[in-house]
Amino acid sequence: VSSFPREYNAAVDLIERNLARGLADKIAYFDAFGPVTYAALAERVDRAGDLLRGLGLQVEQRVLLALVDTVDFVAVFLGAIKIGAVPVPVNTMLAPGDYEHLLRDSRARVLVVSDALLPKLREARVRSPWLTATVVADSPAGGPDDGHPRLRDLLQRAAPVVTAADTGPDDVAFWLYSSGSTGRPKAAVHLHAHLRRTAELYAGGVLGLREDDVVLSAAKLFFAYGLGNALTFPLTFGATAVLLAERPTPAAVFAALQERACSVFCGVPTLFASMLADKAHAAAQLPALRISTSAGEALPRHVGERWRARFGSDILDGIGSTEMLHIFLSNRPGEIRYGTTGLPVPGYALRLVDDDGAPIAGAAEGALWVNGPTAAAGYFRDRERSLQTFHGPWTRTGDRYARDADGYYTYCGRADDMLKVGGIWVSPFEVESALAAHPEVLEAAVIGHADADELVKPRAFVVVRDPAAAGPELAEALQKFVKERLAPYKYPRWIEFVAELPKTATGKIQRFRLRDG
Ligand code: 3SK
Repeated sequence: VSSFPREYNAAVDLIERNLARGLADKIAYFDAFGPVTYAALAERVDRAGDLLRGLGLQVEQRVLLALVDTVDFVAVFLGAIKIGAVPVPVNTMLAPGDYEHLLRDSRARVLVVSDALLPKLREARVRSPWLTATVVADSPAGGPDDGHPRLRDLLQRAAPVVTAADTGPDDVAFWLYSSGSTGRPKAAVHLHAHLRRTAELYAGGVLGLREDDVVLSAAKLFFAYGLGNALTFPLTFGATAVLLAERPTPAAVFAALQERACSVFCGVPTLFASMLADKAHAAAQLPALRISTSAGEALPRHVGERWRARFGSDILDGIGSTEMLHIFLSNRPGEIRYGTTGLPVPGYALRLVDDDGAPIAGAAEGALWVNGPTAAAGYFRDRERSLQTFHGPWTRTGDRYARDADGYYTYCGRADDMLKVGGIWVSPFEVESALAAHPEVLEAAVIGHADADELVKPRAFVVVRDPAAAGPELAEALQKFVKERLAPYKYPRWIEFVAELPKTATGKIQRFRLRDG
């Protein structure tokens, strides 16, 4: 990987490299409002930087971005970084009360919010003692501005060129809130060097992203996964990205992949499964697609295999985290083993650790720790949880993994979700995968539940393709199905059919919410 100069600004790097490559007239983005070239993007980033500076935003001060995916997100995010301020993109699907916490915790001075989302942030905005300005961005859905200035007007009035702040690779560039499976969201603090490193190590080193690629990410820009897929990676390699402001339903994703002839698709397991099951697109083909990526949760083997058989291209399953910014363990083109998460991304070291915190060698199962150049500097104002997660250069992922003799890693579940059944560890994920292999099952979540003898046994919550099929007969058939595939003690003693599963912002099943009833 390249080394960083003493003075380095990530936004300058991501924009200037494409102008220097002669890509000024190339389309950087398609969003709901149309195409945007690299030259137009460069100007919008500068105008955004100038307007934020004009609002009084200073170096290291935060600007909260509650924005749906349009080019305005990219412009404000990079404009803020260019002037040395710290953008904090947040989940656009939260409840009003959550935004109050985020505004207070981040101490954001400026809020840039999509008009469609403003009603959800109205109360939180007035309750924040730190906020001095609110700017409202257009979204395809439209919405009120409550008399706040519109981003489009401020951009028009701002200077087309802005001077970059005097930053270096170790300066704070942005924060991302990590939802985790328990507790309040905590802000992972990321540095200017991190964006380029994720692009070099994963997008370049594993995915092999190229200038002629057209990328669609189902994960939104406010997720670390989406930020890399649709911002850092395409801008690093001079590719084109397609931004979807709406929910990534199978219909919306099929339409975008086909209309823009996307060559790279970044999805999540539930979406791949729903696209395969979508009857309205049973005959759809994706001839331009050369590769897809999957993260958020482990990709069931049968989903990867069915996708490959149907569309003739592979899905690279990987795992990353908000703390590490992007994927550090992944399958690689030509070496895919469906059902596993693959091998360490070159540039990251992985370790399996036993219950006493000692590293385990060779084929083994244990808690996964990762060491690499994109680890967050810590959680803002949360010393306790920083100490629990970051250990010198090592970061605890909270996931349990098994490593085989070839060095391939297979997901075993969250460290804190593991069950002990009859004194033996059971991975809820293993039982869930067995259930998900049944043709009637869309997805499943498994937790521990005490039986009449106060002994813990697996209990499953199952979402079925056809709700009319749910009932005692199917429950019995599913139990039999699991017993035939796994060690007998692992089968779910109780099966409950539910309409949907509780999930974190990044799509991970929140088993603790099922445990809490
Ligand atoms: O959940 C993941 O696997 C992931 C991947 C990339 C970036 C961030 C996350 C949470």
